[in-house]
This record gives sequence, C-alpha cells and structure tokens, in this order.
Amino acid sequence: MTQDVTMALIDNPILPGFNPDPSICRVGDDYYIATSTFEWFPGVQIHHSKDLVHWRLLTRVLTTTELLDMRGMDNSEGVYAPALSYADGRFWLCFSNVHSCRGFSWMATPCFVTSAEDIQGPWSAPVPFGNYGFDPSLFHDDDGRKYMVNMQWDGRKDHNHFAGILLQQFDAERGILVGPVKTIFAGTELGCTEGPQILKKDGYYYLITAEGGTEYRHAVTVARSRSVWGPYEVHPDNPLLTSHHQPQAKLQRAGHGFLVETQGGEWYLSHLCGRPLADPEGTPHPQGEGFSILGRESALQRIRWRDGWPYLAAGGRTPQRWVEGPDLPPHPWPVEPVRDEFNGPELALCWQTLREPVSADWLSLSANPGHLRLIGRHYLYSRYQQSLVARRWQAFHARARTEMRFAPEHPMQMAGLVVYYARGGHYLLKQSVDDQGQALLQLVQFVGDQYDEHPAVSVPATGPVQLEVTLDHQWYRFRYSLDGEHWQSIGPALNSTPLSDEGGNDVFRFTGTMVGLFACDLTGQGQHADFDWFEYQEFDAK
Ligand code: 6LW
Repeated sequence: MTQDVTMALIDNPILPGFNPDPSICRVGDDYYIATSTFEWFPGVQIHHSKDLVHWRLLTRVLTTTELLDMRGMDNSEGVYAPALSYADGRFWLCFSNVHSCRGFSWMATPCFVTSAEDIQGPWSAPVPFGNYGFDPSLFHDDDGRKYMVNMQWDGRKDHNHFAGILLQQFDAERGILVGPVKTIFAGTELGCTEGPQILKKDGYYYLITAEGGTEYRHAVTVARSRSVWGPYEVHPDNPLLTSHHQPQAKLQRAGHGFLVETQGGEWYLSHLCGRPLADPEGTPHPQGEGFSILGRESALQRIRWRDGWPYLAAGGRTPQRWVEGPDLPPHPWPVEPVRDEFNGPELALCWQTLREPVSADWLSLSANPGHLRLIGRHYLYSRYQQSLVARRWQAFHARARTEMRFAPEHPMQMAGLVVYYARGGHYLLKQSVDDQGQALLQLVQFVGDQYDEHPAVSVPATGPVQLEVTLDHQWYRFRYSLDGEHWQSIGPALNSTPLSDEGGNDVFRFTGTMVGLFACDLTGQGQHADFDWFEYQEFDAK
C-alpha cells in the first residue's frame, strides 16, 4: 500500500474577511456554514464545501424585506449569529434581528426560525422564537422533540447581562414555544456566555457555547449532560479553544464554535477568529491585540475525542493556521473572476447592500446594458436609502478598481469608489462638481463624527474615469486614470485601522471592511452614475 503524502491541509481562516459566528452543518456529503451579516442585505451568508478545505459562497437566506426588515438600523445591528441545522428533510435556520443595541442595556432582539427543503430556498416565513437573547439555535432530539436554545440577555442594572443559557421545547407544527423555560447553564468564570448550540453523541448532550466576549478573551466552552435539561458538567480541560494570553497565535479572538462529524467519522470545530494588525507604531501588543481590519473570520480545527470529551487534535487550546484535512476527495471550486463586467441580469453573489434589498428605484443593470447604474440618494452617513453596493475586503494586500461615467451638475451630487466599515468609518474617492460646475475628483474620509476632505483635482467633464484603491496592510492608497494607462495618486495614504473592529467610536463593531460603489444625490433629483466594470484582485496569500 502506498501512503498518500498529498494529504490536503485546511488553510485558516477558511472564510477570510467579514464572516463571523460560523454555524456548521453536514447533510450527506455537503457541508454548510452560516455566518452573521448584521446590517448588510440579504441576511445570513451560507458557504458550501465538499471537503472542508475548499469553500464557496453559495447563497444568502433572508432576501426580502418580509423576511428581514432592517430599515433605519444602525452599524452592527441586524442579523447576529445564525444557527443552521438539518432535520426531517429540512434545513432550519435561527437568527435574531437585533435593533437598538446602542445602550448595551435593553437590547431589542426579536428571534426567528425559518426552514427550507433546499438550502437555496424558498425559506418559510420566519416564525417568532422568543426574544430572550441574540443567539438562538434549534436542537432536534432523536425522539422527534425540538428545543430552542438561547442565551438570555438581562439588561437590568447591576445584573450579569449574560444571564445563562435557556432551553424550551419548540412545537414546529404549531410554530410556538411550549412548556417551561429553564436556565440549563450559567456559564463558567470566563463569562459572557453566548452562541449556544447542542449536539448529541453517544448518549450525551454536548452544549457548546462562546465565552469571554467576542474580543481577545474569546473561547469555546464545552459542557455535557445525560439529559437535555441538565445538569451540565464543564469539560475538565475547558476551554476547548482560545487565543487568550497567546500573542504569538496567528488566529486571535478564537471562540464561538460548533462541531461537525464527517461521513468517515472524523470531527472538526468551526470557530470565529480575527487577524489583528499590530498597532501603527509597529509594536506588537502584549496580548496579541491590534486592529482587525478584515473583521471577524471563520476557521476550522481538527478534533479528537478522549474520555467522551473533544480536544484539539493538534494538542493544547491554540487555534492552528494549518490543520490536517479530512479523508475526503478534494473538491476545489472555480476561481472567481477578478473583473465583474455587470453583464448579467442580476448582481453577482459577492455584492451586498445596506439594510434594504436592491430595487429598481436606485439600481439597474439594464438601463445601460453592461453597466451597473446607481441612482443617487442619501449620503452614506444616513441610516436610510444608500445607493451603495459593496463586497468584502478579504486579504491584507488587495486592489479594487472601477470605471465610472458620471455627469453631476450640483456639488451635492457625488459618486465613486468607497471603502466602508460603518456610517462613521468610510473613505470615498468621489467625483462631483464645484459651484462653478467644474468636474472634480476628491478623497474624503469620514471617521467617527469627523468628515474631512482632501484637496480636489479638476478633471474633464466628459468621458469615463477609472478609480482605484489598494490596501497594503496599514494603508489604503487611491489613484485615478483618465485613459486606463496612466495613473495619478490622489490624496494621502489613509490608515486602515480606523476602519476595523477596534477602530472608530461605535458601541459595537461586529462587521468588517467592505469595498464598493456608491452614488449620492442630496438634491433629490436622482442623478445617476454608470459603472462599466469593477475589479477586485488579491495579491498576498494569508
Ligand atoms: C454574537 C455572539 C458573538 O451574537 O458576537 O462572538 C455576537 N460571538 O455570539 C455578534 O457577532
């Protein structure tokens, strides 16, 4: 027998860029991971793999305002921590649509469950699933019973806001929670107990939770019980996974995980992580802390079981960049094209919009065939009506380019390329006009509540312009070209760290940096911009 020395390795993070709170689920030979999307529409991303090594973005679940209404929501509100499961020939997806989380006290967290025969939908109308906390999941027991599992948020002053994990039976036929609701787990001393999911194996119920908070104390905690109602005993070597106190670990902030078994009986843990940049002075932070400019990402670790408890196969608790893959046939996916020509009838899957679906009121792929037309609406600081489409930055060294035709007549009409993290956290390379009608290009930064314009450059009023932004770790650099060959720098290099999870002055920053195209028209006349193409190209390996 020859030994297979070409064993596939999992290259973490498997879902780079803004892809947090992974919930993994296997159905036959197919693996799916659901991740949080917050204020970006459509809600809930689903990635797909057949070998756990190669992943592709497959679909999004909440595609209409009836399924997900986020109008007027603020930064990092919207869809938190979805949980995906499969039972009775259907996919089940739990999610919360968090609003008014600003005060960190009384959060409004309506929770829902939806289901579908096919992962690509159609998904059923979401059923209310209690408003206890923001991380609901569904556990399907062997006897046919289903249970809601959720963290409980207690906003009362001087109370532990993370008030433990709740369980209640769910009657799927009637779409209601039934019987008593019980706190089955108070959490460990790590605190901030959230993201619960239950798994049954060899007669034990395993409760997997996220603890320590989603930042640098983050961890995966495991507890088990012979009864779904508890009592749950904590893993003797808890936590199963953490990067806390390990500044050398490439994957920081590791936590929020769930387990999956392969067809061949191998086990893996999907989990959240972040890859912070060192601080701008270049001094490594003693805790490995820094600025997560790509947002929170998803990774996989190999698991082995000992005495009925899961452990990292690599030993210890530290997440590994490279992980031994499963014994499954390799299944790579086609490489995504660098350039989007906007030739199709619909936007490519990578694109998302803010808070509301695409509509003909502000976006068209047919008005000027082969072009994306954006009709200008509100400024990007607004929580309503942004004409903006964006995709994730997923590498530390990457470039985005576009070609745009825009004929503004008023200084309040502007369009161009945007690097966007939040309402108060974005950089624009915009075209507009001055009061005399002279066409201008200008770099603008909006950080916190500070709006700053850099010196404008005059350009010809007619003809297309190409716009470019390149990220190289610490810096975004902007350029433009009038002929597609000769490129001119515009404005200073802008620091990437204010556009990160740890940057800015928001209460929460849970998303990640996006890059895209926008049009604003504050005159209300709906001046449009036509984009001929958009390119996104990555230069570095992870
Ligand atoms: C999510 C919680 C968490 O609801 O962060 O990292 C919150 N874990 O489980 C937002 O993603």
